[in-house]
Amino acid sequence: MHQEDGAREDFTCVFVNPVGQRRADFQHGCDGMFANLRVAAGAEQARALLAREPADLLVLDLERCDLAIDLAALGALVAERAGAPVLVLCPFTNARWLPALMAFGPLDYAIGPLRAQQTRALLAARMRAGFSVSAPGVPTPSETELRTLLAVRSACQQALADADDSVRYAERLCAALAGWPGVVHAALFQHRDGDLHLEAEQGVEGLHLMALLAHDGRLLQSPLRHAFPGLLAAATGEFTLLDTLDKAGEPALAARLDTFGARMVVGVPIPAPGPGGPMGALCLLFGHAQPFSPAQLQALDDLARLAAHGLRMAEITRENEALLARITHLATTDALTDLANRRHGESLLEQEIKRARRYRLPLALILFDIDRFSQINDTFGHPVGDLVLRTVADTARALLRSSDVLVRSGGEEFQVIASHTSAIDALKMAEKLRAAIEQVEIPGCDHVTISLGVAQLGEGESGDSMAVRTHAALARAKRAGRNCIELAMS
Ligand code: GH3
Ligand code: MG
Ligand code: MG
Repeated sequence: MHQEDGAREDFTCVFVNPVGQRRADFQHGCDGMFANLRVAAGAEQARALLAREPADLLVLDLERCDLAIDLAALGALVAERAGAPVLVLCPFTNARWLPALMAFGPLDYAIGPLRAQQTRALLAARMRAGFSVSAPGVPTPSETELRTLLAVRSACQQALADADDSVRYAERLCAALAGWPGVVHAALFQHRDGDLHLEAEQGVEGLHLMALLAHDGRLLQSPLRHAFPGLLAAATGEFTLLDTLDKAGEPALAARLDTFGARMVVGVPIPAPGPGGPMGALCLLFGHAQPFSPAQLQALDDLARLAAHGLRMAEITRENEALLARITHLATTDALTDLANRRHGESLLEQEIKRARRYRLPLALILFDIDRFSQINDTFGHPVGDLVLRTVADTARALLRSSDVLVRSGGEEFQVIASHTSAIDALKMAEKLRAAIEQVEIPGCDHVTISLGVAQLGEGESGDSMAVRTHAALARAKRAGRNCIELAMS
């Protein structure tokens, strides 16, 4: 008998797993540990065995079990134990089983995969402790722990105040999560634009998860995505709990994390509001392996839901801003030429007048109109007319300074609001426009010309008055034979 590892040979056990080989392995690995070890392929068979003869310990090995299919039956088995020892062996990639089963009754758990020797040592330790459900496996949280948990939860909730910006929100959330008892580092991963992004991380100085995990700057390409809980949870939507790093089968990663003082890593998926995969994951690195109570597991799940809410709020803010920008563009822009429209032009002129007054700077307005444009429409058709309008707009835009504002103020009438510009300079600018447009080649159409009126803002003059004077100058240019410039009277 294996007295050396503390086993008590008077203990009886029922082991449950659907796979024959695993049942055989467990029986072989625990050889001599129990007075009586019986195995069952499922909840039904285990119930029958326990009805015939009770067992001191029920071991539920969840490897190859399916939460969606098997939870109700296995949960009923936990409930029927009514507090008698239950040990759950849970694969690190499927930790969602733990809160789900804990809802049925008290249990102790160990994270797999476990080698035969580890399982043996674990069982021996539990036997020495008399298989009490609350120790040493799952401790009842102390008042201090609960207070800390409360502080973390409210800090995470307060982070929502920053949820109009996803990165700022993620930073605040990680700072809050780093306050979780035992956590040395907290990170938030989010799916965005076809890749997984590390939005924020907080904790150990010098620990950069991107540098540790990413391949060619991309996280989804990471060769460690099957092993690192943060990536795994974000990719699969599974709650991932790696209580000792060697269990993931990546010794180099385990060793690197160990140098940063991380010995246990948890990945909690952030659920998407609708169907489809998760939005991302919260990732917590702990300084030591520590068992979770049902309250702590529930809190982790709650915080991930809260994170989903915060990230969705940030997304809505982003969408709203884009929508507002689009509406503003539509309301202020002429669709044909992409220039400022008449209404927007009027308000821009008012702004420039105020500025010119405040800084005592000259301001000029150039008004121009395409000559005999109705003939172009009549001769070549409306689509060619539209092309002429776009070509004139593009030609003028290319000639102007970035500080000049070009406006489509009417059908085939345009304005240039030229800040810091006197009448003399505006006349030069008008001549450049006239000459350039006269030269431009327009496919399927004759050359076009424009007539221009130019005015400089007078002392104390209003925008309306300036526009009236410019229109009068333009009318004189038309009367003077077109394709020419007239300066407005002051
Ligand atoms: P003038 O030299 O005196 O300016 O003669 P005009 O023919 O250019 O002047 P008028 O004001 O008589 O004609 C302007 C024409 O511009 C009439 C209208 O059909 C045309 N027009 C206005 N907006 C558009 C547009 O968006 N596309 C096209 N193709 N034509 C337009
Ligand atoms: Mg015209
Ligand atoms: Mg006109």
